Amino acid sequence: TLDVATFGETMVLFSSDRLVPLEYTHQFYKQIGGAESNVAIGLARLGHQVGWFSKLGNDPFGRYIEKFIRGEGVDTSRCIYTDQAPTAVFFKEKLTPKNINVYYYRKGSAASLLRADELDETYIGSAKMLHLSGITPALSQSAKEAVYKAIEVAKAKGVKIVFDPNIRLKLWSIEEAKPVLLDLIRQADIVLPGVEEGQLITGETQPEKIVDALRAHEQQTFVVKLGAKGAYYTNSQEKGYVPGFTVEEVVDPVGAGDGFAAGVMSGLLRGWTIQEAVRLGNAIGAIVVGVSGDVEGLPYWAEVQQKLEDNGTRQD
Ligand code: KDG
Repeated sequence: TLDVATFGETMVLFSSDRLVPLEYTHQFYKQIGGAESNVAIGLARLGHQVGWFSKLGNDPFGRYIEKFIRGEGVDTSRCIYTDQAPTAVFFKEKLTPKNINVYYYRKGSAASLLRADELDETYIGSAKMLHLSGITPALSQSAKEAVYKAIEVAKAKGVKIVFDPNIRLKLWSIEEAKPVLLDLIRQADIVLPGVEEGQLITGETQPEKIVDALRAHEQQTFVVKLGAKGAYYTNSQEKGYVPGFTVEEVVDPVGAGDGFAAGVMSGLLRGWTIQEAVRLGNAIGAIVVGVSGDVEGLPYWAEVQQKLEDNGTRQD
């Protein structure tokens, strides 16, 4: 049995550590990036049993991605390979640590060919949580159907659905995204939007108002990410703000939201209160932004425990 099952597109990431426009970059580092596998790796480093899968191209990049993620201790046994399309890649252009652009080469990719009938229902049903992101329904109609199918399976088996809207406006317009994301948010048990995403979907700017506009029923938990300021949380019993940890130097903020998600999920899996779980998420987000790469900075349990102890209360 798994603590968490997740699926979505992971791509080979080519990045440069020189702060120049991409057209002047001569050398690239080969890494990987994908919101769902970032979360999966984050959870595995914290000691959880986690499964991630995707449809990968039957090519060197597909094999590289699976081996990398498997090497992090994530179960990749449900990955599917196809000859119909290649594994996607993307490039990261870093002009300053706060000014980062991504360029996708993913249209028609292997992952976009994922279909609902390819999901292993028993596998998803065996997890405590199913993690989904709003990137997958943006990939293709069949990938969107796979997301809906996974939700149906999770609901039937009592698996908690964790949803991160992850709005990527390079993949779809806000007009296309909005109805789909609203619908997925309504079906989720735990929703983890960024405050800017909440604003894009609801037009509200205050975390409380964003949640009011999104909430479908009392049993839902919402955690709104506020970047350096931390996060706002609310469930049926409690609500509040948890301040962020001090960050000495932001090197690369990409992936911080996924680290945060891994932390919140880990806390909840450990039976912590929502406030403690959010604090764990904040701690991980603060660590991740200090390291270059989408997954490289995700901490191991001992490291994050140290951070929690240095700054206050929780010990476990
Ligand atoms: O959250 C970080 C992700 O956005 C990144 O790793 C790549 O999944 C990715 C995407 O679609 O942008």
